[in-house]
Amino acid sequence: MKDKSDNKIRATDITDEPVYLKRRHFLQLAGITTAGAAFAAIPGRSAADVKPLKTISSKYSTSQKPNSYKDIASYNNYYEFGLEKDDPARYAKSLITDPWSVKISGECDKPGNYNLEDILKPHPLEERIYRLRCVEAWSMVIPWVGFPLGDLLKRFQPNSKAKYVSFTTLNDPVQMPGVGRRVLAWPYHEGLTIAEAMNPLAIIAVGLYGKTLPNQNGAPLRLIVPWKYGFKSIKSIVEISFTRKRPQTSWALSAPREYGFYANVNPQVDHPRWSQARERLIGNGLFVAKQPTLVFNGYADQVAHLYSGLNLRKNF
Ligand SMILES: Nc1nc2c(c(=O)[nH]1)N[C@H]1C(S)=C(S)[C@@H](COP(=O)(O)O)O[C@H]1N2
Ligand SMILES: [Mo]
Repeated sequence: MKDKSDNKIRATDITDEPVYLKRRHFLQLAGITTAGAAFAAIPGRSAADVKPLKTISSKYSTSQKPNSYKDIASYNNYYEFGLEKDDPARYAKSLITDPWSVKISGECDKPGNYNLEDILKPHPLEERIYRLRCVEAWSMVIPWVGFPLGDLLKRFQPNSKAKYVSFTTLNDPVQMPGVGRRVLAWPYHEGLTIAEAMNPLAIIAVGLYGKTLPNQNGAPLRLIVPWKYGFKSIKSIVEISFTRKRPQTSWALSAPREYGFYANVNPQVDHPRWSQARERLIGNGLFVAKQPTLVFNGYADQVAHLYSGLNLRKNF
């Protein structure tokens, strides 16, 4: 029984992907990427709530085959909309993403409230295909649309006291049914050192598969830090603050033994309740073998220097 339904899911996935990949290859040859047309071929979803985005390809993309749009937009962690993987796709429709503004605060010369258009305007959008490695030992390959976080932060002119950057998600019980339950320290907040934030791998994502983000994936803008566990990649950001001290983070506050500030992907440091040595790639059925997890999710060459001299076992 299980075997059969698994095969069904795979069959629909593989009809979607080649269309997208072929199209992308063609557009890359033409020097542009915009996956808009391919999106129309994805059944069961109206394009009304997401808009096409013009993107350029990026040298930072992995060559791994992306998961289907269906996997990416229906298997989510977004606790403000419930704890089950299918809750965000079901309930995040109530999130109002237009108008949207982001408050910039703390140790910088250009603090203020910026509307989304002003935040995004100067930044060319890239397609960055990254593998997102969740702390729950599964992963997904996602063609994000975004731009380097550091390029955004520099515009606000952080001063020499800015050692960390903190990020906060919207916290509205009317739009977000999940925040009524005290499962996490709301609002969801996360942080990075300033050096991590300036690393060219860290991006602000505003879309995926060539379209604006579905709400469940963190619309209208979210963080992606590909060498860290997925929980660092905070969704639907309303505030970015430059701080002197290391910011508190929601997961480390709720379970300090299980979730640290750094959260670098590390197969050698287990979660207290499970191994981090391997991961299951979503979308291939439950019977496909797990694959080995790579230190820093495969980006050791680009980011290991950020942690030289740091005990990664203690600073998990
Ligand atoms: N605000 C907020 N951001 C969040 C979460 C959340 O619950 N709330 N979950 C995190 C976790 S645990 C993961 S694995 C990723 C999942 O991102 P995705 O649903 O786009 O794949 O989002 C992260 N960002
Ligand atoms: Mo996660």
